[in-house]
Amino acid sequence: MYKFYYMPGACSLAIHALLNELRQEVEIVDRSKAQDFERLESRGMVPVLVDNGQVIREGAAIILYLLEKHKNQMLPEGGLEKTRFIEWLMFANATLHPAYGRLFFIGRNLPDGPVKEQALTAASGIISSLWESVEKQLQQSTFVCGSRLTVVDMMLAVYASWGEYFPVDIVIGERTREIIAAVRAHPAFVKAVSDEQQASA
Ligand SMILES: N[C@@H](CCC(=O)N[C@@H](CS)C(=O)NCC(=O)O)C(=O)O
Repeated sequence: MYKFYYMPGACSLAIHALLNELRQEVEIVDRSKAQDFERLESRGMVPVLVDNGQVIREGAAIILYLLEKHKNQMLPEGGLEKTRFIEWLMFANATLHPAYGRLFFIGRNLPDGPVKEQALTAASGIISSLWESVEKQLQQSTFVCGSRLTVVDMMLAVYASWGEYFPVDIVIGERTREIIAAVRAHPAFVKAVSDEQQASA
């Protein structure tokens, strides 16, 4: 059985939903309640997956590990199709996630006032332009990576909820909002949210 360390509502939620989608048994552990967490992950970050004593960190690495290990229809076998999937996976993990990360950084580190407001507005403008590129992709594709819902859509749905923590205006297009709603109603995602709420209560 896998052991998976998370924080409620954090980027780890998409991987938790993926584990459910792949029908894997998983013991979930709230990072704040874990006594061994610092030993496993000195950077203090989730997600962390433990498989048979092997500790795997970094969301994109965990996702590719799981998709290569368990039969699924998300990861194309090879060629350009696989590269396109990885391209969107990395867009989510290494471009959109850090763009939201700037909001958290500003929120925690700048004193309230006009400079903070300006910084939040600048950061949210970049986030809106990234969502615009998702919306463009969805003009030609049902979900971000083709005709099926994948973990990339799940990641986007998780990040989209982070804007609510800040007094900013982030523009997310209509098609993108539709796939976010589809993810939030998807059974594997609903179960992940509910299991995390229960385990963290
Ligand atoms: N590149 C890392 C980023 C992980 C990351 O930023 N995790 C955040 C949650 S979304 C975290 O654990 N932050 C620690 C904290 O807020 O205390 C990954 O993809 O795994």
